[in-house]
Amino acid sequence: MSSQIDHLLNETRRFAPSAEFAANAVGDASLYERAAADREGFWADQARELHWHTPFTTVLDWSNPPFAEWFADGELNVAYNCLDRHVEAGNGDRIALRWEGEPGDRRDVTYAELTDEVKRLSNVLIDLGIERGDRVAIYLPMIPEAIASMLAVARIGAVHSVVFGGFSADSLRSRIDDAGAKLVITADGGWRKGKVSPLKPAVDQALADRNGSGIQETVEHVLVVRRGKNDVEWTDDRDIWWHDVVPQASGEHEAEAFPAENPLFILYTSGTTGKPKGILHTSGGYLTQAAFTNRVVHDVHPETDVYWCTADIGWITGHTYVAYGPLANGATQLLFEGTPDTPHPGRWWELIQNHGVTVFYTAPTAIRSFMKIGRDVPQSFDLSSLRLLGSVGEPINPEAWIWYRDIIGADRAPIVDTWWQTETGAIMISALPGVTETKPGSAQVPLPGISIDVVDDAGAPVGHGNGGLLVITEPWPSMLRGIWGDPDRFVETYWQKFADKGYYFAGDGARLDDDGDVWLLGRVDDVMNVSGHRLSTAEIESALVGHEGVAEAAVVGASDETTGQAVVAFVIIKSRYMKKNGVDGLGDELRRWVGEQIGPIARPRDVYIVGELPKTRSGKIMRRLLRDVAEGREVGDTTTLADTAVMSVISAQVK
Ligand code: 6R9
Repeated sequence: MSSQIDHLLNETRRFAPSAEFAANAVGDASLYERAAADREGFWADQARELHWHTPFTTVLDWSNPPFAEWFADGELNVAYNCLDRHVEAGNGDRIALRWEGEPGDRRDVTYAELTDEVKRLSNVLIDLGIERGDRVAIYLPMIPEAIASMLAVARIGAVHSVVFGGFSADSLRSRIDDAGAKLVITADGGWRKGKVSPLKPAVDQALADRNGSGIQETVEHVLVVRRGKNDVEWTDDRDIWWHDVVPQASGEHEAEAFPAENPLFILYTSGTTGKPKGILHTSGGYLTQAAFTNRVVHDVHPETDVYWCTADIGWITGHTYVAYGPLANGATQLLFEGTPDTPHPGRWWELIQNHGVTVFYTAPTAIRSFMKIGRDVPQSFDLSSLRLLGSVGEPINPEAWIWYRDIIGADRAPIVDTWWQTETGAIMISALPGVTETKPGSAQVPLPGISIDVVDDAGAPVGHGNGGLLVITEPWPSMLRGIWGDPDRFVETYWQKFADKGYYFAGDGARLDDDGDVWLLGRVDDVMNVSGHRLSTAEIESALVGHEGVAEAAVVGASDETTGQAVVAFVIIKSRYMKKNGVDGLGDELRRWVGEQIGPIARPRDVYIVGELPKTRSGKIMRRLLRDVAEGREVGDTTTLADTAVMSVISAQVK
């Protein structure tokens, strides 16, 4: 990694915003001054941009760390802030969602229409017995109903748990169980890569007969949107078509005020163990930082911009920068179903051209795959409407950054590289596009009101020019409030390491350059980042050993030109299985198996069948050595292995 870091730190190109951009930008340098002078006062000002049914009088309560409360005596309704407020301000005719489905079907949904739909759906949810605090699982494609579902759940004070549509029935079931969801909102199917990808069957499978499983079924109903028009099975007393109940429901629904700390959603993310963590976010602080960051980092001008964040709502980026941030700001955004390359490799550029997109927020993995296809594709579309570009999900290498700026941004649009996590809820480190002189490859500076540092293992600041661990040193409004049902794991995972200092440990390595700008260096734990999605090695290993042929498995993230990291698995096959079945085609079979167990994104790029795994004397698998093999490097120091010969055997087997 050190040669990679040196390469990064030799990057000397700098890009200042144009005078015109700076003059019209929402955020200016005074934000930093204001926040530095009075951090809590600064966040209170940002919170007051929202509508509070009951104004708050306290800002931060940090009397019981790491359990924070923000604006705790204030009351608001998140959906009211994203909908009714804009209609009441006379902006009901503004388009909230410009939606385009994969087959090319389109729908424009105004703020008035979205408000109406959410009110009806809220009434349906109430009829189905959903009350404040109840959990609702959402397993939907990227259609307007997905956004409406999140907002309706929020409107009645319930808690949503969105499960990415690419996740398997098993993944869905474990998330439903962990949260104890009472209702699942899904669709028959959604369009993906030229065909309908079914969703309802996975819900049926997840909820199939649990006799003997020891698990009590919590789901009472399944609300189904008709989208794919694929055939689905029906359980009469459980399943309900959306179109049979939502349009018929009353359009009258008054948004009730809930305390700022009312739970808003749970979103599951991979950690270092096999079991995904349910990250809990609450209302007032989350919405404050979501709206603020969308306003100043994405420079959203609601009257004129067409904003587009390409993330799926199954990820935190889709929660904060598709659902909540832009709608709280009354922005017009593009929403799309499908993938970047169907029906043709220029689909995204065509969408930007056809919808006049001005602000575009996507992930480095997408940019790198476009680079691979070549500049001719984007250059055959008119991208001149773009005025600001954003990046999120993983480090963006300077080559990709420069390509993004030149080819997509016409060497004119500023790029904001935004570092944050499911846990942080909203952007934490980023340039402000009208203020900061940007550096390719660096996320640069904490936002106004955010305090971070890079420290050594003992928590001492490493200072400019050095590398270490990224920490957040002060609580922030959109911080996670816990791990659902597991307060001990919350403390242990994020707060134990620097308990004496009270720092939040992000799990990322970082380096400060001589100017004090932050360069992110990737995860320091067993979490991989594949195409900007977090996967844990343990989660995939546990799926692999669930296969009848696998005795042991070790998974590593190996660097990959397109996806950032790729999943590489080393497996030991049971000899009985081997004798009976042989190993022909077993690698593919295991790739398919993992795809089924977790979801296609977790499918290993390579599966190596080996005789042994490198272990320390205490039995810990040394993934570092396997990563050397997977990346085709000379194998590093093996002296702590129980059997030092094992690596040469593995290297030979892999070749
Ligand atoms: C928003 C999101 C979080 C992890 C995080 C880090 C990596 C995200 C990054 C970045 C470098 C950036 N990450 N943004 N690394 N530069 N701009 O992606 O959340 O899915 O929870 O992933 O992603 O490693 O710790 P999440």
